[in-house]
Order: sequence, then C-alpha cells, then structure tokens
Amino acid sequence: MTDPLLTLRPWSAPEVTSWGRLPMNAVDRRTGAHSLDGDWRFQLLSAPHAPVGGAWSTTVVPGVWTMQDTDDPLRSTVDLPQYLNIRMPYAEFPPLSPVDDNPTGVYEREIHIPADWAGRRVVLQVGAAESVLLVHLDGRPVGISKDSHLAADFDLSDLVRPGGRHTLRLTVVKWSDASHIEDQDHWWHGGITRSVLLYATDPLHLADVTVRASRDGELIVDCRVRDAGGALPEGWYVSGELDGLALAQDREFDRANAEDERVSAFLGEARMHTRVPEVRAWTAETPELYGLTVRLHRADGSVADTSRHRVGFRDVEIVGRDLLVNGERIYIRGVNRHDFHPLTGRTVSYDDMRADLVLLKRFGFNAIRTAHYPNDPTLYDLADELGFYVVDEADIESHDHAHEIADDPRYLNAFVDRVSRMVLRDKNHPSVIIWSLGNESDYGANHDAAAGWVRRHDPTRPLQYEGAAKRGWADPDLASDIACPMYAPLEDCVAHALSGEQTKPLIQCEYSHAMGNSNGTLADHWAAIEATPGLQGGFIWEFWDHGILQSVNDGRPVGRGGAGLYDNGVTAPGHRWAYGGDFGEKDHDGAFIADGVVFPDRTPKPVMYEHRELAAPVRLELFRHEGLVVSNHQHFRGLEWLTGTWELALADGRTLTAPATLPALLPGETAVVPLPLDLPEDGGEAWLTLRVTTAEDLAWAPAGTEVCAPQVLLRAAVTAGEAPVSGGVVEVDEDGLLVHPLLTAAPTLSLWRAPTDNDELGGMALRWRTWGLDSLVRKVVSVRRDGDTVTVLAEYAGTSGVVRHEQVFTPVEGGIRIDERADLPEEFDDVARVGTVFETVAGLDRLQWFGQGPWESYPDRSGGAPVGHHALPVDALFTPYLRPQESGGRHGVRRFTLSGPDVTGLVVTPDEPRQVSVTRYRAEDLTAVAHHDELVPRAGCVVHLDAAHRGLGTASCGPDTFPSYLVAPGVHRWSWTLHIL
Ligand code: IPT
Repeated sequence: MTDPLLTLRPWSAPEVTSWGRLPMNAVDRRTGAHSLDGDWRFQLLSAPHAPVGGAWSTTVVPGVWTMQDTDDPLRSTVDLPQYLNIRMPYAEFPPLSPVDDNPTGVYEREIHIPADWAGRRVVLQVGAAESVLLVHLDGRPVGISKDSHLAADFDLSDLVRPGGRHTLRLTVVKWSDASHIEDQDHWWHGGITRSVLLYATDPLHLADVTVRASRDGELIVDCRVRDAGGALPEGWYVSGELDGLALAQDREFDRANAEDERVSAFLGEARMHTRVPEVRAWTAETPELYGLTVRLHRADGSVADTSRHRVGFRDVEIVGRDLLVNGERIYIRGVNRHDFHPLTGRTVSYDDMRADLVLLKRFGFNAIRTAHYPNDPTLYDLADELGFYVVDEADIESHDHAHEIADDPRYLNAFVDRVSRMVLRDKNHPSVIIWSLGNESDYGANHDAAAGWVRRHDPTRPLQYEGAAKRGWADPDLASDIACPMYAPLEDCVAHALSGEQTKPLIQCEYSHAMGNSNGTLADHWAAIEATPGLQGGFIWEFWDHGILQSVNDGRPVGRGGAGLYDNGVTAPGHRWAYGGDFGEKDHDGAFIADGVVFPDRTPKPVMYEHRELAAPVRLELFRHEGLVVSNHQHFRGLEWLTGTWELALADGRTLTAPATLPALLPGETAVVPLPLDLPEDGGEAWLTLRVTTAEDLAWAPAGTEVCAPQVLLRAAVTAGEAPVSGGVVEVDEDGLLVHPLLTAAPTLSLWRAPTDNDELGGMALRWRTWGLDSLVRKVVSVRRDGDTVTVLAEYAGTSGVVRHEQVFTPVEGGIRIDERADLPEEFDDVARVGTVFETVAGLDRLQWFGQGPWESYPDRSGGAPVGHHALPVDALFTPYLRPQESGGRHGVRRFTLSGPDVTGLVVTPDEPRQVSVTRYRAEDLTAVAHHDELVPRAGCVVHLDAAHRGLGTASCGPDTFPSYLVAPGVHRWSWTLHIL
C-alpha cells in the first residue's frame, strides 16, 4: 500500500510546513498528560523510502540516535554527530536534500487509551523532532510537522478507541528542505529531542489563553474556546482567578465580539480583567509571579477545561533610543544559549536547565537569547521564576543559502509558520521581552511577512532581527526595533551612539566570542556601555562549549551512561570532549563549537568571574582617602538581600577582615561610609575588598554565596629594588645560562605563547610562526664578570629578525637579582609576550602569590580577580581549554612562592606587577596536541614571568584586542629576584 505521507515527499517540499497539525497555543498540556517517554522500538533506515522491516532495536525517547546506542549490533546504519557551522553537510541546493543518504529513524510503540477517555478529545504531542516528523497510528496517516524546536500536536480522537491499544509510529527524517533553514552553528543530530505525550480534553476546550499584565497592575486575559464537536454549546463561560482574586468578565468585549463574525458556532472568545492593587511588578531582579487559573465551564458550572499560568506584571517599551522595562532603562547582560548537553546532545532536563540558569544568575547575567531557535518550554518557566530577560528567537537560520531563501516564496510559509508558532507558544512569559526573527538568514520579503504577523499579533513587545538591523542601525523601515549587530567594533557602537543619528537601542545580539582562552576587552566594552547613553549591553557568544563526551577507544559518543566521567571541566581517562572532526566527519569546523563561557560540564571558565564583577550590584570607590563611596548599581531593588565582609590585604602577607553592613540604598543611590579598618602604618601596598554575599537563601543561591568583590587601592607600593650584597656568588655555564639548584632549565627569553584560538583564527599565530618566534635560536654573544655581577648578552634569531637580550645577574641577600632587557626589531611589531621562561625541579606543587586571582587573568581580561594573597596547587592553575592553548596566566603578580612538601621552595619577586604563569607544560607541549586529554604533564613547573603579555581579544570571531594591549617592538626592561625559601 502506498503511504500518502511518503508519496508526498514532504522532506523536499518547503511549502508543506505541516499537515494535520493543531494550531500552536499557550495552554500548557504537560501537567496531567500521559508520558510516552521511555523505551520505543527503533530502526534507522538509510533514507525515508527505504523499506521498514529490518530488526527492531530499542531506544529511549526523547533522544537523538546520533548519540544513542551506537554500539547496538542490531543497527545496520550508524549515524554520528557532525559539526558544521555555516556550510551545509551536503551539496544539494534548497529545497533538496540527499535522496538516498538521508538517515531516517522509525520509532514505534503501543499506546493505551484509557476507557474513561470515551467521548474526549485525544491529542498526541511530540515535543520536538528533527527535521521532519511523520505520524502514523495503526498504519494510518495522522500528520506531518516541521520545525525541529517546537512541539506538534495531532488530534487522534477519530482514530482511537477508548480502552483500546494502538500502534503509534513516528518517522523522523533527518535531512529536508527544513534543514536549509535550520543551519545553525551547532552539531547536526537526528531524532526526537523533547518529550512525547498524550493528553485528553473535553471536545469543548480552551484553545488558547493570552495574558497581558502591566506594571500598573492591570491584567487582561483573552480566552479562545473551541468545540471539536463542531458546535459551541449554549451557556459556556470562563472564569479566572489570580491568587484568590476573581477576575471580572469584560462585558463590553463580549458584546462587541458577539457581533464579530470570527465568533462562529465552534469558536468563542472571552475577555476577563482585573486590576491588582499595589502590584509587585516583575523584573529580572524582582521576578515576582502571580498564579492565574483560567477555567472553562459548561452551562451547569462544571469545569470542562483548566489552564494555569504564572503572571508577571511588567511593561516593555522603547522610548527614544532606550529599551525600558517598567519605565527604567536597563542593561542587558546577556548570553546566547543553546539547548545542549554533553551526554544527550540536545535533550535537556528540568534539572539541567535550572542548573544553567542558576549558574548564570550567580555570575551576574540577566538576559538570554535563545540562540537560534525556541528553547525547551521549561527554560521560559525557569526564566520567569529566576528572573531573566529573554530574546526569544525563531528557528530560522539559512546561513549557507541565506540569500536564495530570504526571498524564495516557497519558504514564505515556513518563515511565518515558525515565527508565529513561537509567539503563540511563548507570549505569556514575562521573561520574554523581545521577539527575534531568527539568525544569519540575510534579509528578504519572507522576514517582512513574519514581522508583519508579529507586529499585529503581539504589539506589546519589540522585535529584532540582526539581518535587518545590519542594513542600517537607524533605519525605521527595517524589521528590527533594536540595532542588534553581532561582533561590531566597540568604536563603531560608540560612534553611532554619539552621532546624533541613533534611533533605536543598541544591544549587540552577539559579542565577545568565548572560544578557548578569550573574551579580552570585556571590561572595556562595559566601561563604554555604562558611559554612553544609547548603548545598553549585549549577549556574549555563547554559554556552552559544545564538547560531546566521547570514548577515545571506539570514537563513539558515551551517551547517557557518562555521568561521573568528568569533573571540573576535565574528562576521565580514556575520554575526551569531542569537537568538530572527532567523529570522523570529512567536513567539519573543528573547535569552533567550543566557544562558551562554560565547559561542556558547566564548569565556569575564568571569564565568568570577570563578568560577575562587571555586573556587580554594589560598587566601591575611594573618597579622598577618608572614606568610601558605596553605590547601588541595580535597576530595581535595594541592597537588603546582600551582606558582606571587608578584607584588607597588605603586601607583607597580612589579611585583616571586618564584617560589613551595607548602607540602605535605592537603585542608583550612593553613600559615603568611613573606612572600615584602620590602615596599619607598615605593611606596604594595601587593597581593600568588599566581599559581597547573599544575606539569605535565594532561589538561585544559598545564603553566603559571593556575588561580587569590588576593590579599592588604599596604599600604593613603594618599590625599592633589592640592594646588592658583596660576596654572593652567581654561577652561569659557558652559554651564559644560570646554574641554580632548583631550576632544570635556566631563565631564557620567551616571545611566544601557545596560540589561543583567537591568535590562530585572527592570523597572529601565522605571523609569529612566519617570524620564527616559536623556534628562536639562542646564541650567547658574551659573558662578562664585573665583581660579583655577571652580564650575559645573547641573540635570539628568528627567521626574519634578531632580538638582543641582556641579563645581569647580581647577588642580593639570600638570592639573585636578574635585570633583563630585550630589544625587539621593528618587524616584530606584535608579539605574544616578552618575558622570561624557566623550569623547576619536580616536587614544587603549590603556588602562593600576592597579586590578582585566584582565577586566571590576562591584561585585557583581569577584572574580577582582586589583588590579594592567593594559593593553589600548581595543577589547579591551568585552565583545561578543549584545544590546548596558552592558559593559566595570572595578571598583576607582585610576588610568588613555589613550594612542595619535600622540596625547598623558591620565591620570585618581580620589580612591578607582572603577568605570570606556572604550569606543567611548555608552550610547544600545548601546541603539539589537539585535545586536553592528550597532554602529558611534566614533573617540574614551567614558569613564565612576562614584562609584557599581549591581550587576548576576541579575534576568533570579532574584533582583536585593543592597541593598548599589544606588545610593541623596541626596548623592554624588567627585573626580578629569585630567592630560595
Ligand atoms: C555567528 C552566529 O550567529 C553564531 O551562531 C555563531 O556561529 C557565531 O557567529 C560564531 O561562533 S555568525 C558569524 C559569521 C559572525
């Protein structure tokens, strides 16, 4: 028998967005539904037209077959994850996809229809399937759906028997016309990624509920009612209740609608309203929610249907060039977030999503862009509850064929379908403050059509689309109410805001690309944003490093069983975080998938701590050396929820503390408070830090969680170089290399760092290699003794330039002072570092330092690492970026001690705060391997002390670091002392 769903070949028909699918709505049917999650029979076919009839294996729904049971012997076909950013994984042009090589999953199971569902409307909901879903019941066609990130509901009422058992088949075709508009930058998978349910309603049911709640307490609830039976019975009515407060029926609306031809025999509309006195408004800082219950009643008053909502009263508007929430110009401290998990690929649980958002809250984020498709519905519930502003983005990215598709009328339906279904699903969430038409799809008539639909349907929120905004940040005619560029140079943003031409809020939809060791200049961005009216923030790219947990042995994804095989960002032996190419893909985009502010197990990268500080709700400034200015840097709340501790770090090693009481301050207010601790007359350089913690348990943090640690310098260092002593001995060998009992490699000059992803993709690493900086050849020119002092002159030859390097070794009390000078030729006009590198004996396992920390910091990413006394095991200093690269640096180091339980330590004191790193790896160790798990730690330490270190920037996608963070040619001087502990 020919199957009409297959005969239609919907996988190459963009006009067909669905068939038999129910309209999207905001009535949540998850509670009370029968879950169909769990084991299903499964077959993977090579193409949709391949015959079903092979052996069935078992698989878990929801899940992607690309990550599941890949060692199942019953599988005739194995289809693994593939990572490609822009390029499509096949050559066919839209709307076509490969004919014979199109993995197709066939899922089957029995469903049981309860006997008491007799007379009810029975609906199947498939949470999400990619990319085409075909539904059959007992071999009969039920429906088709596309759009891999939204649910599809199908009415089964006419096909099922109460008390009966039926065979449900879901066929999921991986490649289709829809893949061309789901060309987002993440792994390609195939399967059913969200839960499958079965639910029943009365034939007379709530077809949709639209909630509008504004900050003045006004609540309007619009209900649409349908009768699947075909005729709306007389006497139905709706009721509503908001936390015990009954809503009133809007008679005027009902009267007007009674004459409205849209209200037919089977569709009813009703409006209810109320005004809540002294309403507690919703904002991301104060996520106040009210519980709303909407009921549909039959004529006798009995309840036919119920819909529950959580309501947040808030306004969003654009006034002039400002985006306002509840009348306040807010900052958007955002991140782009994918639905991702290292074991399941795309299926994310409630706990996972909650953990994501809790972490983001703790690190000062207040906004999420759902890059680049509507996320799991639970994410929005959590955003409402924990407090986030959400840019909700439609599932449209046609990156590879953007220009052809934006105006292709065959795709018009798909654009409007995807955008409108997202709006219909998510419109009641207070967290959603902006709609987005999608990502990287050029700009065409299809976008304008979708924008037109949104503007009519939901005039309460702004709309954005980067592809439109790019045509003119100030142009009022384009389908974007926000100027939302990606990776725009900061100077362009500032210039636009100062130009007098700005008409729209400027909020970058992507900026500060977090690939590897990155996010340089984030603090400079925020300084400019806070200083420039018209700039309101942006969304960092991105939350996740999408590394998939892989077994190195067989190259397969580990899947759900992998919990416990990673910790603190690092995988267990025999495993690694796979990135593009690791599954044998011929075409891939490598580690570009690892560009998040957290590791694949959600361990925060160091940039998170800087972000937390940039978002600090409390700021500190010194007031004429007599007191401190404390300010409340929030938009909507006081400081009652916070408490703190003062900490005074002195260069002599002391740290004094005192409890802090934060002043009562309204948003934006400041107060002068006296210095909390007497500054001792001695003790040298002195830094005062206010460690701010949560005063009570919050939904996202237990009491005592650190929120920020603003710091002021109370007393600067007085530098006095250590005086020479006579009679000391400095030993150097015939090559002028220092001989020292604790060093296995003498201090030499280093101009090279293991290229970061930014260095590689930004082209710097190539230049450094061309100059030969990775393999400088040292030649000693002279060794001169002058009393106790030894002066060594050496030349370091690259392929296109020679650096002269001088070291003067002078004995000082208990150690040696080393004064260094390097002369960089003009052609080396942008190097990674100028500094000293040496290696120590084994057994020195602990670093103590006075400087910035405790986490990794670099010259252009050093905020949020307060100056203080820090100590960490050497192994914990290194940040395990997925692709090994320069890592583990500490900025502003004033002194450090390396010691071990059995070995005497050494103490290094630079002449001024310097960039230092202590790791188990040479730069060439890091460049030699592609994954962190391949690194073999050395027994001793590799120590870098830099006179100058280049900023990190974000050049892997976006601007490089600023000129002030570059290392210039010419003369560099630095000195340091080396003592044995
Ligand atoms: C931009 C994409 O929108 C995003 O999905 C991601 O690929 C990011 O870049 C880089 O990681 S598009 C890019 C061409 C600017």
